[in-house]
Amino acid sequence: MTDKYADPRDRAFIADDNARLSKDLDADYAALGTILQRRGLDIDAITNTVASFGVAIPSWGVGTGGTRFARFPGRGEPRHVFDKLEDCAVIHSLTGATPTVSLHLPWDYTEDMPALRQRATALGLGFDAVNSNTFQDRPGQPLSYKFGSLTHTDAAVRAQAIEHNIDCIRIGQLLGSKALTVWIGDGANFPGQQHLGRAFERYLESTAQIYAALPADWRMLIEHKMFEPAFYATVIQDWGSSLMAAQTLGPKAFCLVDLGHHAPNVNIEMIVSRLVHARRLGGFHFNDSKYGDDDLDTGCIDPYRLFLIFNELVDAQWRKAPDFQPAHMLDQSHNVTDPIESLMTSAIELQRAYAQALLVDRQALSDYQQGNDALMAAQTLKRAFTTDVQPILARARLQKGAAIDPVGAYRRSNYRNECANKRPSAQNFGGGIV
Ligand code: PSV
Ligand code: MN
Repeated sequence: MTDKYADPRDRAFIADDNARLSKDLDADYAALGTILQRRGLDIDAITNTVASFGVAIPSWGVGTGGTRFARFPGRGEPRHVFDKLEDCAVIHSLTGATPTVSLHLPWDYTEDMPALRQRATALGLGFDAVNSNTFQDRPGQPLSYKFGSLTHTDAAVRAQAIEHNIDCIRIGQLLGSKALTVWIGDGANFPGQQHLGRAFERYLESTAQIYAALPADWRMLIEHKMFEPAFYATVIQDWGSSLMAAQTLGPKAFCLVDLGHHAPNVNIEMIVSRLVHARRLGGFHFNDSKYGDDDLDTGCIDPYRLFLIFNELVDAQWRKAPDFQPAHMLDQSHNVTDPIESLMTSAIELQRAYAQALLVDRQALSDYQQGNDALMAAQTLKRAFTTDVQPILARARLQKGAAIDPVGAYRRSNYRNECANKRPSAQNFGGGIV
């Protein structure tokens, strides 16, 4: 490998990189096609469906994350939202799987939002949900969120938090977003600190005002989280509270499932199924975890769980479940890897789980379920999960002009080196432990 820089977004560079690998891919794809044909599956149809899958990159994910203990800045980190967009474009050019970016405000605030939208369009990117932030104070903010925001006991603090969310909608409109994601850190560290019922009532009153400001074609995504930063009780701690809130607010309010926001061993695919039933599944923040809200790379710890979630999503598609249009977003923190590599790998893991779920013989599964054949029902899922779908994923990328080997091509481009030269002063911008 040389140190020479090549723009990884350049189609010619990617095509060149693919040239070395396409012969082997053709052979692998043909072999898998034969296997799937025996199962009555058309590989090209599956490849096209996988190619249509997209996931939003969290703007905060392209910077190096940290923990409560430390943050070790990476080389050539983005300095501001425009740099973040450039990195997102690299991820999309190489994977073809990340056409949108999800912004976090005020972390990503810039005076010139129209210019940001213009740059995104030029890079072939759009904007998914905007995320509001009332879980920390910003410099010069009149009132503090130390004891809560939308659920604070003081109406003036609630009003400030409501206003921020409405500002986020206005900014999102300038960018072409169609959803607002609301996650609050409000809660209590001590039994008795907060009246559990009244805090929820205040949440409903505050969010009703935000809901009233939603444009007709917008959705509000309510994100629950069991604990942290509140360790005794969190106001929107589970999908029950989030569903009650969505149902109280109205038809434009939906529940957002962040995979890391549950008690250990909770059956997340079951929650997904229930939210599909209630017509309130709004979207996901994908990541993986072992212990809590670890924000690890999607699919790196428990790929079977991810597959089971996608199995529910494909089932809902198959059954044409009403109001089923979940937003796909990543929400990860990259402490020890190059964030661009982690995000590319994670987007591909989502496509892998999707492809595997598309391989499930749904008629057979339904028959085994009906006949109470537990073993064969489980085997039907396992057979799909254990199929190596790598050639499908690579072909889907190739078809879109992306890279057969995204991480390899990225490393060969020396993009990170180039960033280290161009972005010398890495700053500790928002997006650490959260
Ligand atoms: C909170 O842990 C969360 O999952 C929310 O989505 C925040 O917006 C995000 O993390 C910030 O990193
Ligand atoms: Mn999240």
